[in-house]
Parts: sequence; C-alpha cells; structure tokens
Amino acid sequence: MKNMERAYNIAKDAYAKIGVDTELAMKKLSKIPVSLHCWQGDDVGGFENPDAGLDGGIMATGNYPGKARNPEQLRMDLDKALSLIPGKHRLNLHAIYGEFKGKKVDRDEIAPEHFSNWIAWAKSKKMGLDFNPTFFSHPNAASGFTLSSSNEKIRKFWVRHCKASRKIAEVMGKKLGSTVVTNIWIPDGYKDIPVDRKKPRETLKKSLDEIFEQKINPKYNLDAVECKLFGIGSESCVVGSHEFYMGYAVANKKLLCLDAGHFHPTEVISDKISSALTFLDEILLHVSRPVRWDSDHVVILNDELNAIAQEIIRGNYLDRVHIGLDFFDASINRIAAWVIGTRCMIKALLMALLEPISALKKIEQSGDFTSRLAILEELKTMPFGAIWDYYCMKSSVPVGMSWLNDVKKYEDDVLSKR
Ligand code: RNT
Ligand code: ZN
Repeated sequence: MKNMERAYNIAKDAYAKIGVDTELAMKKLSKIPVSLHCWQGDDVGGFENPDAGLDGGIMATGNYPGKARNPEQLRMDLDKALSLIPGKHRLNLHAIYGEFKGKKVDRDEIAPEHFSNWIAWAKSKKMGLDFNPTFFSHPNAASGFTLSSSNEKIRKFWVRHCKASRKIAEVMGKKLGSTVVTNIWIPDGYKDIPVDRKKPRETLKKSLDEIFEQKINPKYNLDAVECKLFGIGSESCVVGSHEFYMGYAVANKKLLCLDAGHFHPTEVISDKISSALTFLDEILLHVSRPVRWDSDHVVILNDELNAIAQEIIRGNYLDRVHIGLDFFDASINRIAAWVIGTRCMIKALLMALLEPISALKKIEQSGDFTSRLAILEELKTMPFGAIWDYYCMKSSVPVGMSWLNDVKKYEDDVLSKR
C-alpha cells in the first residue's frame, strides 16, 4: 500500500511535468462504462435450450470446464468478474438469455417478463443493460437468412422478434433509468458467389424499415446495426456489409456498430471512428480481437486497442461512443476472459487519458512530425502501471495479477463443482 502510493506519487509528478493531470484522468475514467457481453460466460449458449448448438457463422471453440448453465450461475459468474474490474459498467444481454422457466417461448413471443430477473439484478447493482435480438441458433435461421430471407414467413418471424426485442429494451431503459443500446446483427450471407446481391440487401432494408416503424423513445432505447465482412459459411457475401449499414445508419439516424473483427485483416476500426462520427451522432463499438479467420478472441492490450481508446479520447467522443465488448473463448476460464478483456479495455482508456493531447495536436498542426513521433514513443514508457495500480486500489479491486488468485479460488470452490 505504502509502496503503491509512493510509486503513484512519482508517476503523478512525471505526468504533471508533461502537463497531464493524473487525478483528472482517473476521475474521467471512472465515468466510462464498458458494456460486458453476457455471452462470454456460456459460449453464446443462452437459456432457451441448453443442448442447442451455436450457428450463424460464429463459433466458440474449447471446452474449459465450469461454464454457466443457468441464469443464476451466469449472474454469479458476472458478479465475480465485476468484483475484479474497476469502475461501474453495463451488461449486454442477448435475447436467448431470457428466463423461460422451462416453457417453450419462441423468439417472436419474448417479453419483458422474461428479463425481469436480469432487470432486478442490474437495478440492485445500479447497472445499465444493453440488448440484442438473437438471429442465430434457431430453426428459422437454418437457411442462413433471417431479415433478408426471401421466404416471407421467415422474414416476418424475424421482424417480429426484433420488434419484441426493442420492446424489452424499452422496458429495461425505463426501469433502470439508463438508455439501452439494442444491436442488430444478422448472420445472413452466402458461402459461395451469389448471382443476386441486390435482392437480399433490398429485403434487409425493407425489414429494418418495418422494424423501426415501431417508434421507441430514444431516452429508453437506441438502435445499432452491425456490419460484417464474412462469417464461417458466409465467406462470399454478407448481406449486412459495411457499406450497407453505414448507408442505413446515416439515412435513418441509427447507430453504426463497428466490430473490431469484422473487416479485412489490415483494416482497423480505430481509423473508422472519426469518419463514422462525422456523419452519425453516435456509434457502438464491439471491441474484439481478430486472429486469422476468427473475429472474437479475448481482447488484449495491443496496438489496435490502444488506437481505439486514443481515438475516443483524443476526439472527445466519450458521449457519442458506446463501448461494448464482443469475444468468446471457451478454452480458458471464462471469468478470467471477461476480466482480462475488460481490464485491458479500461487500461487502454486510461493510457489514452494520460496523453498530453492538446500539446500533441499543436505539434502536429505546426508540422513538427519529428517531435510528434519522438513524444508518442517516449509516452510508451511513462510510468503508466503505477497509475493503473493506484486506480485499481482506489476502486477497491485487486491490484496487478492478484485478481487471478480470486479467479482460481472461484474455480476450485464453484466452477469445478458444476
Ligand atoms: C458476430 C457479431 C455479433 C455476435 C454477438 C453474439 O460476428 O460480432 O455481435 O458476436 O451478437
Ligand atoms: Zn460483434
């Protein structure tokens, strides 16, 4: 404790010398919510049918023991993860995580009552919720097409599902006094080269228009649309592409969801944030980590994560960017996955908050790119770790790697007995 404070004070002075107020940075950081995705806790399984497999071109590989099998377990695991993460955050739920009490409730029949336990849980923790209709792992998605389906019955089913989801989100927003972001991601696409790319895209537009005919107060719910380049089994054409949803979001004042794993391998979402926000009021991020064909590895503190955080902070976009996480790894302890990914996101935000931004901008505007490069590199070895440790301590969560002991103990006491 003493050493940590000493280290903090030395670091604080070092940052003060370059014009950075570490206290202010930590204060700002404590107000940035990250939306934790519930689906890391059970490999995107949900509670409709515990034996149903995951489809839709996404995949959780691995079979690490102890995954949550019911809502109580998932909430317990989330409680554990949240106790190891500094700050106040949100929970992002998928529609398949409703509590149906063994009853068959089809996706177009889901209602707020199926989420009342989640709402009560969030309320007790003063947390906000976010929401997602689930367009995969369902017989009506088996053809690979949902909102862009040429089968009118199927298409209408998914339109109803999405409308029901937005109604649930509205109630969540009202009850929790915190705006819900409802994100639409559909898996629709072709494995092989299609003849007609136009028809499914026109159909998708029509479905979205029908969904949004149902007006919901933006105080309670905001809608986002998530684009993707390809999925497993939709390698040749994804209906909801970047251009499609960028266009749709701009034309209809929706949020665009940028998932870090949904673009060409050398394309990065950090470079898209300021472009998208030139034309859109708000965006949603799915912070993830693409590796080869997989778009959903656990987030780590890499260059792109830093760049994402820098773009948000340098652009002063905090009230226009909703930060959500999206990864699922079933090969490691699932609670650790949440903790690692979320702590990394917060670390990246803190690093970005510790930059001498206005000085750097001035240097850049003056054309002194030599100083820009030199300073950006020197910043990398500033004593960031001391600020991070102090922030964790002040937030009453474990400092450094000590959180791992908590997770291991929880694994022994709880997970290994499931
Ligand atoms: C899939 C999308 C989508 C999902 C979640 C489960 O590629 O990223 O966001 O990961 O909805
Ligand atoms: Zn995503």
